[in-house]
Amino acid sequence: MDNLVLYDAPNSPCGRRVRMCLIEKGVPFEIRWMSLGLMDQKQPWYLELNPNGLVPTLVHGDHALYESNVINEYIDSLLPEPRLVPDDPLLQAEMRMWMAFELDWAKPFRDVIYETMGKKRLQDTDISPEDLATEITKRTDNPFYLKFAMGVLTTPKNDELIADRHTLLNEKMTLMENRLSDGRSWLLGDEFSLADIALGPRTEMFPIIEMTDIFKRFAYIGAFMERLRARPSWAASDIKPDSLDEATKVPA
Ligand SMILES: N[C@@H](CCC(=O)N[C@@H](CS)C(=O)NCC(=O)O)C(=O)O
Repeated sequence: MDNLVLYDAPNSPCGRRVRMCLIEKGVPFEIRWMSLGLMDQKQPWYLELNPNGLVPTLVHGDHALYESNVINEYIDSLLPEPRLVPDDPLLQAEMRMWMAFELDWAKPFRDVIYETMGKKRLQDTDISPEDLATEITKRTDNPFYLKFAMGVLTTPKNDELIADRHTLLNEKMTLMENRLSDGRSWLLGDEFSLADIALGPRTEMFPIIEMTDIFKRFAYIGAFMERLRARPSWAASDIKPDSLDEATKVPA
C-alpha cells in the first residue's frame, strides 16, 4: 500500500484512528492538515473527496475513502498483518457494533466539543468576525457554515447544553464500563482490534469536554485507556503539525 495521503486535523480523534491503524500496520503516509475552524473541510474540492465535509479522508492512489472506521477496515483488508479484525463472524459483528456505538456518542460529543475546545480555540485567536467571514467565504459559499462558525466565535459557552450532553455521554460511558467490567483487556476480549481504535481516541478527549474525572469514575475504562496508551502506535499517532500549511510525512 503506497501513495497514501490523509486529510486530517490537529486533535481530531477521528483522524487519529486512521493514523493509529496505519502505524499499527507499518505503512508510511502523508498528512495534509485542515483548519476545521476556518471550514477547510467544506471547500468544494474537498467535498468531492468526502461529501460529508469532515476529516479524515484517505486518498489511496485514485481513490478517496472517508469514514474513519470504513477506512480502517479497508486498510486491514489490504494489509491483514498484524490482525486487527477478528475471523469469528460474531466478533466481527461485535466490532462493528462498537463502531456504531462510537457514531452514536459522537453526536453529543460534537455538540460539547464545539462549546468547549472549539469556542475557546477560535475565540483565543482574537480573529474578528469580519476576518472570520472573509476567510470562510474564501472556502465556501454555503451560508450555514458561516453562520455556524460565527456562533462559535461570538457566543459564550452554553453551560446548560454542556450539562445536558454530559448526561447522555455518562449513560454511554456506563455501558462501556459495564462491558469492560468482566476483566477483558480489550473491547472484544483478549485481542486488540479496530474496535479499540474506534473508541480509544475519543475516550481520551473526555477531560477536554470537562468530564475530567472520567478515568477515576469509570475504573475499567481508565485501565483500558492505560493499555491503549502503552501501545507504540498511541504515542506515534499523537501528531501535531508545526504549521497547517505544511504536510507531515509519517515514516513506516
Ligand atoms: N464518523 C466520521 C466522523 C468524522 C468527524 O466528525 N470528524 C470531525 C473531526 S473528529 C470533523 O471533521 N469535524 C468538522 C465539522 O464538524 O465540520 C468518521 O469517523 O470519520
